[in-house]
Amino acid sequence: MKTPLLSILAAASLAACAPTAKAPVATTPDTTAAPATPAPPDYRAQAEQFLAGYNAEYVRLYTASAEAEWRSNTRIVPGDTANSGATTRANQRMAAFTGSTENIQKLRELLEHKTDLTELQTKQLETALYNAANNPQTVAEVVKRRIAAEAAQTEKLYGFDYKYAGKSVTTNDLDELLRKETNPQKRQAVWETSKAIGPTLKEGLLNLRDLRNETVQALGYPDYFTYQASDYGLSRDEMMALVRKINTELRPLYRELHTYARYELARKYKVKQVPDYLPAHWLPNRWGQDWGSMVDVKGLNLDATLAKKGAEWQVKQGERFYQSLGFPALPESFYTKSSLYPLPKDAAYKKNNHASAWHMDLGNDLRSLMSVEANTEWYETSHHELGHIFYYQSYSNPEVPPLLRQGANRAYHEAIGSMMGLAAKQKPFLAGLGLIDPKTKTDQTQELLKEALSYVVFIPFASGVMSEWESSFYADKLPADQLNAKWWALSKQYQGIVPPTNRGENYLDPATKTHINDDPAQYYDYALSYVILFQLHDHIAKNILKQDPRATNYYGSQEVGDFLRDIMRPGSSRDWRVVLKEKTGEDLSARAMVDYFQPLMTYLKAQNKGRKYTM
Ligand code: X8Z
Ligand code: ZN
Repeated sequence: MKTPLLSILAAASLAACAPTAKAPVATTPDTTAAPATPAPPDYRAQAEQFLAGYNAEYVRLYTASAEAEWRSNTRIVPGDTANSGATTRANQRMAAFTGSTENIQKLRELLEHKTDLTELQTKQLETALYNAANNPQTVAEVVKRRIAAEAAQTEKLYGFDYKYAGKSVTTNDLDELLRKETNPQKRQAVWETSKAIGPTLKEGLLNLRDLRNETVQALGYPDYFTYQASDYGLSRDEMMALVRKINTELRPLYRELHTYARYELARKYKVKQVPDYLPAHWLPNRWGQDWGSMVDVKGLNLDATLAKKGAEWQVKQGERFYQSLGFPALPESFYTKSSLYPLPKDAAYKKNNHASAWHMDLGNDLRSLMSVEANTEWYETSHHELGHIFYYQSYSNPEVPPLLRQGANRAYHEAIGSMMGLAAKQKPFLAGLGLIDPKTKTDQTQELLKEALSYVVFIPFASGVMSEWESSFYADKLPADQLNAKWWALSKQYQGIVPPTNRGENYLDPATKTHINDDPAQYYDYALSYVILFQLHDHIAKNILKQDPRATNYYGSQEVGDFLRDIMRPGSSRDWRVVLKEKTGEDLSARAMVDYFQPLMTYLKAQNKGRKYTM
């Protein structure tokens, strides 16, 4: 997710210094000729005028909404209605404009004359119409209720007080315990703590499902999942076919990793009988979406290095990496206005505990909301968020009208920073920075294994569990008494993970994933982003740097920067498929990701010889 705002406003991001679109030269009819038939309507000029006004108002309302949301996400006081009231009002003004019946009518009318319009105009009009469907004023009451319900859900989600062993703990604390605790009973208690929030979100989520479906139905989308998929130009079936294909392509490798992890973790926790399915509380992540911390690569202990450097260094280092590729320095306001670190322990308020990046004014006010601590996970996340920030910066240029200041598609936006995070952990990069001694011998297979436990393990979660659950929740109207059962059935099927004890419908484990609440029906973005990131990385390594994709050092390469900026600069003004084909020579495919991890198959098969496979 880029910003929580996007799910409310629609997927878009604009900038204040926005020009009023590229002025296509409208050919003026020759009026000196005899006054015969009246000149036909000049749709291009009409669109130009309409879009100039629309973009300006869009930026104004977007900025107001972003400011209100920022406050609501960085200063959460349960029961304090001032912030949620202000946010609700700002979002309603945005909805009233973007979803106005008059605007919708005008957009449709102009889109009937596509042949007369420039491509850039058509793209803007289509984006505006897509945004309108998220809050059509023909169902103003529904939109209003939805906006208020979203504000309330955010407050519940991030205002929740997690209690472990009698004390309040943060999600950072829980994550750290899940990475480090070796006692299985304590691990189970930690894991259960992390799921305690679920039931408090149930009523709100069910209500939001109906409201989200009803809003987009007013403009003809059958359900909210379909609406979100259409942003890629895909139907629900096409999107599900795509993510299932990705999952299938990575399944043989996942099966090896799953088998490997069952045996390794049983040994670690001294459990004699190796379970057929992985108990959820054995894994170093609340949802089993990333098992990277299971492996320590000798000589490459990044955690130890980062602990010495501190949290602030990680963000600054991330910026230096981007700058080394020719990206401009971040504006001073990024550091003064962002909320990058955990709140002090005695703070009287809470903040959103999940990382995000904000394009406040669709111009130069760029902020990130994180709770960075000095460890590998936050090092990676800092690079990820900076990817959004530099993407925002790249397309905030006069060539890109505010309406099109978004990624080539949502997955591209997620891919850039994740790719930089991957690159920033590879050995030659770390050695180049002086973070490790280049002469240190490290085990390449262990490095690859650690990466697979992060990147490959993520796929069945993102493309399987999350996407299948949300597709079923929104489009199939999954009954309220089957929500948790469905979640665990999917976890077993796709991830081979089972809960430590029976989790009935009194729990709501999917809702513990923040995206389920505030970035709805879009999680496949991340699965697709991993696929894209390996495609981009493969191209960069092989064709630009002439390096092994598994051992790269991008640092200082202007050419890599130029390659990325070519993708980022146009925002969504270019078709995402065309961009991918042009830049990598390939269509969207897991080929590069599968190739990257291919050498690991032999190792894992040898390790797993004689072991029981259960998936
Ligand atoms: O949510 C995120 C980003 C949001 S900008 C931090 N990610 C997914 C997650 O945490 O579940 C990044 C990868 C997966
Ligand atoms: Zn992101």
